[in-house]
Amino acid sequence: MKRFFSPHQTGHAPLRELNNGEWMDFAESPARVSSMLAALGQCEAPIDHGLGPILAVHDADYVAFLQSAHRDWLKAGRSGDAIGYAFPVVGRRKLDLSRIDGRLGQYGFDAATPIASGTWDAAYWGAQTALSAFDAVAGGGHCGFALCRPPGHHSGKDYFGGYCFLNNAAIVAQRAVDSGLGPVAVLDVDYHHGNGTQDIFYERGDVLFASIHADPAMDYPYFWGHADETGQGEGEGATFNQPLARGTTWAGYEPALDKALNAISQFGAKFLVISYGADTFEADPISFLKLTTQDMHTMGQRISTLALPCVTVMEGGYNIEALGSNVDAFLSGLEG
Ligand code: SP5
Ligand code: ZN
Repeated sequence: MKRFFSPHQTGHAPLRELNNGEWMDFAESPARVSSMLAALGQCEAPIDHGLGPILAVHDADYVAFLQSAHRDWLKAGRSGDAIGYAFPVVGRRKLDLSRIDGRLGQYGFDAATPIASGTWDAAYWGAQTALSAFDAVAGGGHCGFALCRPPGHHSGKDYFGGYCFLNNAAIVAQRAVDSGLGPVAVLDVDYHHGNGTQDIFYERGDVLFASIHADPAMDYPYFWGHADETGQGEGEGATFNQPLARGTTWAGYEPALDKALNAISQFGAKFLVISYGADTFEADPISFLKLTTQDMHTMGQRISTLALPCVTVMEGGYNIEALGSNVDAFLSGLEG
């Protein structure tokens, strides 16, 4: 399986995030990359596809915001990482705000996703990494892996949050549709619900979004991922959420995975995008599911029975010591 990564992606290095009312070290740290590279070995550098495929998913004003947010923060006389503090509760109007704090609230949905000087560059190259993994599969490979960092699945067409800025999985899924390889299924197995991906495809019938995640009644991102969210309009029935209780082990995870895989077959998917997060691991520092490294391998094997061309994009996973082995276990299972 071809693997892609660009060193630009480690330039995103915020210092801290707001968690449970206190500052903590930023969990989505560049050290995650070292752990993964040590386990995976050599990755290929991505090819630059430009902004086109990013703008096929994200709004231009949002992308412009990301490009200038940290500079605007410094211009406002601040130092360090840009973080918003005011978020609209009611429908967000497309206001043309000039104040950086207003813009951070307009385009963000949490105070745990700081924007640092290297953020845009890292997110841009993360998306290019995903697109290059797609090329490898579209060109005849069976599977490709994109070591995306920052991750992407919490990011919507015009918003960031949950450590995510550009939705790498959605960018690949859209690229696959545009290349005539659909219908496409996105299988999201990160610990957290992939609200951004769900939102992007919620009203579309050509992309199935199936997710297994911690019950949002108890866990981030709270406002999405409930079992009664099933899609709308042409997308009715093309969103499939399976929330799991805290403490769930493989015994509870496996039947949910089987249901998701069945849904993907029923949908008639011809191309698979996997949002893989290793934060379902039993010793993840911010999460509460109980999968082992061996379970990651079994999960990969199960998914491989779909026998679909697939791109895996990296999402979360915060136990840095075990991260590389977990990703490696998953990918080796997927390879069969
Ligand atoms: C891609 C991804 O995995 N994003 C996750 C973003 C989660 N951000 C907020 C998490 C808050 C966790 N609080 C748990 C405290 C445990 N001591
Ligand atoms: Zn996660």
